[in-house]
Amino acid sequence: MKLVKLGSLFLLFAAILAACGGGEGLVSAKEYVLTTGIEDGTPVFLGVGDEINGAVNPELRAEPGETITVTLINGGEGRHQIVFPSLKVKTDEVHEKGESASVTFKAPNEAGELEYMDGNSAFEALGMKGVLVVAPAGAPSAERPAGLYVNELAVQAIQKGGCVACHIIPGVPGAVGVIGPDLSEIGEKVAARIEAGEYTGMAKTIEEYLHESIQSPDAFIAPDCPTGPCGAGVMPASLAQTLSADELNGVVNYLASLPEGATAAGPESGLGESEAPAFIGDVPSLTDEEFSWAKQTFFERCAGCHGTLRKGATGPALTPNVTLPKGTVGLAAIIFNGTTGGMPDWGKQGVLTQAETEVMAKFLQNEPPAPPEMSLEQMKASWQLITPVTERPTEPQTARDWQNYFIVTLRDAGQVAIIDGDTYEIVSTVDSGYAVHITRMSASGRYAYVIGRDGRLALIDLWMEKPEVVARVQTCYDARSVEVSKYDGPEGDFRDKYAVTGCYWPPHFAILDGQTLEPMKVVSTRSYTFDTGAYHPEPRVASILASHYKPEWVVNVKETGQIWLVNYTDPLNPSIKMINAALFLHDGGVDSTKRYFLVAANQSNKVAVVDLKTSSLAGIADVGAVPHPGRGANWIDPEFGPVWSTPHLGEASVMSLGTDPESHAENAWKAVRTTPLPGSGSLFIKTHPNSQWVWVDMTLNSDPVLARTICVIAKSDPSQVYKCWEIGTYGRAVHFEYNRDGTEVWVSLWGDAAKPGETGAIVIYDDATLEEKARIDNLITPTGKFNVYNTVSDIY
Ligand code: DHE
Repeated sequence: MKLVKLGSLFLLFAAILAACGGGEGLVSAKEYVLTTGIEDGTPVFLGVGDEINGAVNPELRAEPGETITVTLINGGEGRHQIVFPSLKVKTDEVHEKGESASVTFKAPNEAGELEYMDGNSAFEALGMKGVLVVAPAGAPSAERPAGLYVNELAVQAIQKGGCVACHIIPGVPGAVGVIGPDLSEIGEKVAARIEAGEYTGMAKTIEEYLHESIQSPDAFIAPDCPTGPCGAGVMPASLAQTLSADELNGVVNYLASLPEGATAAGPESGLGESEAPAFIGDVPSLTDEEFSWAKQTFFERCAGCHGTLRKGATGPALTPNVTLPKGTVGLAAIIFNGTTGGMPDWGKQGVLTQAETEVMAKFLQNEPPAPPEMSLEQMKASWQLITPVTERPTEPQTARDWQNYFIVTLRDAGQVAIIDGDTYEIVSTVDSGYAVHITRMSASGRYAYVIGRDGRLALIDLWMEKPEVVARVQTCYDARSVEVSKYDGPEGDFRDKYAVTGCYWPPHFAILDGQTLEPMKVVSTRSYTFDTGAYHPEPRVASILASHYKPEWVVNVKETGQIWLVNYTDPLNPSIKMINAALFLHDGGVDSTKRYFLVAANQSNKVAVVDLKTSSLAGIADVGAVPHPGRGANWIDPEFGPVWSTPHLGEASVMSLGTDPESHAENAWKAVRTTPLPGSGSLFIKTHPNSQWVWVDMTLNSDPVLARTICVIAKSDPSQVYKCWEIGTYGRAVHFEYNRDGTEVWVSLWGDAAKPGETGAIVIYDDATLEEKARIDNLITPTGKFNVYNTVSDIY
């Protein structure tokens, strides 16, 4: 193939000369030039020029009685000759590289198919052979109509190249990507761009422009990607290697013909979305080492959004039926560059190399490996009671205000730091699970429960002078949530009595003794989706919240869209009320009265509300793209009364929902206000009843400046943000927490554990003035921070 690309001009010229000298006194109406080459290790004839350029053993065509010339050029290895046995015509043998020979002959008067082959039977046996189709002009070829074949080839090449992953291309199944420019009208746009003089590359025509943008994507950067100007280095420059010259030409011609060409490739030709099967390439293979690296990396980086079985949740499904049509190149480009929908740019962040994104892309096209289950017995085997209850302090041993401690996740250190909220001193740093996710406190505040992504739970006693882990257990391999029993009322005093962990894999929740972490009960969440009743093998447990009204946990089952109210008065025989809500339940918190629980159904763009007093669904609100509230923010809107707010991953806004069905019934459980933000990618929002501000981040914005920028919205004028600023010169700003009395806000600067000086910090602001008060530097990737008092009291 390389030979054709590099030498095609020279060869074509030589061939034409040869053809002009061709024999038998016939005048050719048509000329075909073929060379010899190797394709996938096999010797083949390759077309040179015109419609057969780059085609393997190309189909030649002639009208009945038409005179044609066929020229063969020796491409390098061996002696070759083209023979048409049924016509008894052949070229001379070509012995040396570059040597050519032609034969001119008349096609038979009857339509039909005639074989041609290499005169050397060994090469013929290896596959050097093709067909001359003799048919009237415009007649369909032996296999399919010529026009259809051209479009089909182009569509398949577009899919093979993985273009569908990043572009919208009419007529191409699955081409709905929004990373690169929309190519629906690319032909017209290019013409206008060249005409307007805004294009600065080398091309003179639409076709040349498209060739250039495929082969040298950064020669000219298109101005109009879906989320703003396109960036350099995003489009992979490797398509010219992935596609044959024939396919490349097909893609260019197809794109140049848009938008009209798409219709031609659409319903009439059988290539519409519904009819045409997506191109499915071979499943790429990986070495054992690559496979186990990809499996582990997927679990650590990707399973949270796409699911351990890759059935999709916050992120789309990544099963082979979805990934194979995107191909290695397309998938690797997404993994490297991220998407505006919230997919992190693992390559640009320096987490994965180009080669690693390709290994991951190959892994994703294979069937997901089945992860192991975990029984109660296995949980019990992992349980460590380090300090029995009787050996723990009976009153606080510290003079510090332990209720103003902040438990700070040091994500990549697998630790949490316990920081004194008054003095900013690190009181203790304790080992916890891998990539610690959240911390919750027991109802008294004395115990901190720290859950890692690996399902390892650590129990820390905050009454100790230097807080330490007093018990550990692993209840699953992949977890995100932990909660405690908080109810104290007529049905009993359950404070500090039980804990519950919510698992992504295996999909279950586990009830534990709250003082020792001894596993008591495991309950599977495998079930049926609330809407269609389809069985789901991996309905993951997202957030869990302890009701203040009843001895109940609100367990959000993500993929089935059910909110389970789990009564823990008899934890070995828990009763569960299943409330139908919305698919993809994720994170949420209570309103200011604590009667209502609001949870984001992130991929459904909804927030579901449960009345914890009546144990029923109170409402479902439509919000923006991919809401992500953390636990949300409760405040009084000057126009709409009490509201609870969520920012979004997928759009640049904060939306506030009315939460007062008594006095503002018309606003209850509706999005009543939208406050625009400078960017999307928000993860968290926070306020305090004493504060005049609502704080919001844009952590996952692909613009590094916005990713480290935070904004405040003034409660007195929430129509716009009051102020935005960068909290550091590196990393991402993430998650807020107030101190106990609501006078300070702590924000994490989430850095890179491998970059000394840029590993991360906590930045502390005076909430009244918004001035920076202090900075706790050199923390390893701080993310979530949980003030003991505020966490116990659900203040946010
Ligand atoms: Fe979280 C809360 C799941 C990525 C930091 N995160 C939660 C909760 C869930 C969840 C279900 C609610 C727990 C509760 O209230 O009981 N998080 C997930 C994911 O599935 C996701 C999207 C992908 C993943 O692979 O885990 C994810 N989360 C992240 C991060 O990348 C963050 C920023 C850093 C990290 O730890 O990896 C992160 N998540 C947090 C934090 C909270 C949280 C700080 C608690 C917020 C609060 O104020 O309560």
